[in-house]
Amino acid sequence: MRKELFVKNRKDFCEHMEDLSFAVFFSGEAPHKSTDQYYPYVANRNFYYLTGLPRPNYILVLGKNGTSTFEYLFIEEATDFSEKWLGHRLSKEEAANISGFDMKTIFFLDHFEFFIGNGILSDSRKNMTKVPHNLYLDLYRTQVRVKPVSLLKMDFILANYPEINVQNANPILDLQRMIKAVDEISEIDNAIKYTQAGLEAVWKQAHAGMNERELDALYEYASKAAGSNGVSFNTIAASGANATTLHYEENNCIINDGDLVLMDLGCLSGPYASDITRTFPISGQFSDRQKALYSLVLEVNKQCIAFVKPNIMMADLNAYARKLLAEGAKKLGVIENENDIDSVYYHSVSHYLGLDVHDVGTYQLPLKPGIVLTIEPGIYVAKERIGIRIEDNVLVTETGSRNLSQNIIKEVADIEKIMSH
Ligand SMILES: [Mn+2]
Repeated sequence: MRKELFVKNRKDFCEHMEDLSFAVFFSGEAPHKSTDQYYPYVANRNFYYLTGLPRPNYILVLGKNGTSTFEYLFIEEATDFSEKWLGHRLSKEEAANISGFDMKTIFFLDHFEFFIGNGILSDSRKNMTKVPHNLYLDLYRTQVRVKPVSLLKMDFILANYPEINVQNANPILDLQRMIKAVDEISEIDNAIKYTQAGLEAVWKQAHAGMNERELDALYEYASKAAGSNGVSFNTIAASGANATTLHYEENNCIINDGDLVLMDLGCLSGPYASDITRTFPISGQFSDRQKALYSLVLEVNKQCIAFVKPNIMMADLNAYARKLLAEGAKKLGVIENENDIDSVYYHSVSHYLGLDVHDVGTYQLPLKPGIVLTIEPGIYVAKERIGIRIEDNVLVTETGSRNLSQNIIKEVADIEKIMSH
């Protein structure tokens, strides 16, 4: 990723802040697992979007005073201990090169509280924002009773400066992040390529009698060997009736001859995600019934991709997919009347994709060029032990859409061919 993008992202964010405001973003830290073990560190996505630095414990400060804006970055200082036990810590120069910061505006973490008190909130003539009225924070909440991390970390300010309004930075950033820059689209493209390599390895080696987790492991190995830095979510490798559970993650059953396997999986390229689903017969040949149901889902997948264009609403896309699936399912005798479609298709057809697998952004605005979304119709017939979903990653363009995952095969003949080993 080029640093110019992060510079632009910060500038755009500052433009949308109210005047006389400052914003503080934390890069986060890895959750504790046990004794001296931690879960893998995942950078706060807004922090990454604004700096390009997936580094724990960093802090970003942005501010606005009339027409002028300012930005400061606080990074971990390398010590003998951290270098020997934890690995390399970025120098100020390295952090500046990645993020596009002026090196003079990068400090070490131990300067942060002093800086907030004396550089920003002091009422002396030295302060940078005159009297700042607003503090913007990432207020993402996982549950109604969970306090956002940034609020916890700024407790010392909120307790002592009650005159400051807290504002949620997320609505501004959500709108920014919805529209992907060229560099972001090429990262998603890379993630899709790694996913393709992983799936092709699966298709070439899959056979009846394997355990689902072998396919999961094959996928992860081959996608990492192709260049991915990891899966973007826990791989779903679901055979037979397991595929009718949408978020089946056990991946621990023997795959029976004659069963379909649904694999919903993704990869990372840097922090950007792909999210692909393919369904295939473990024996390498679809039965007539499987082929009929598969062809319906494939047709709806293609129709929905063709339906995507600027100015349509997500609700229209969902209604379109539902109607096509209902008509097809009735014809195939899966349901008696079209209103029963909810019994065999029970999710939305799309979500945004980007730094997150289910990326931020409102679904209440018309689609715009630069949005990347999934198209993932499915049908789940438990009594026939069949779950089918076909998911692609699609970019909204000026005139319509471009299927970023068009090189990952999905035609019946192509899947049967690659599996004929
Ligand atoms: Mn998806």
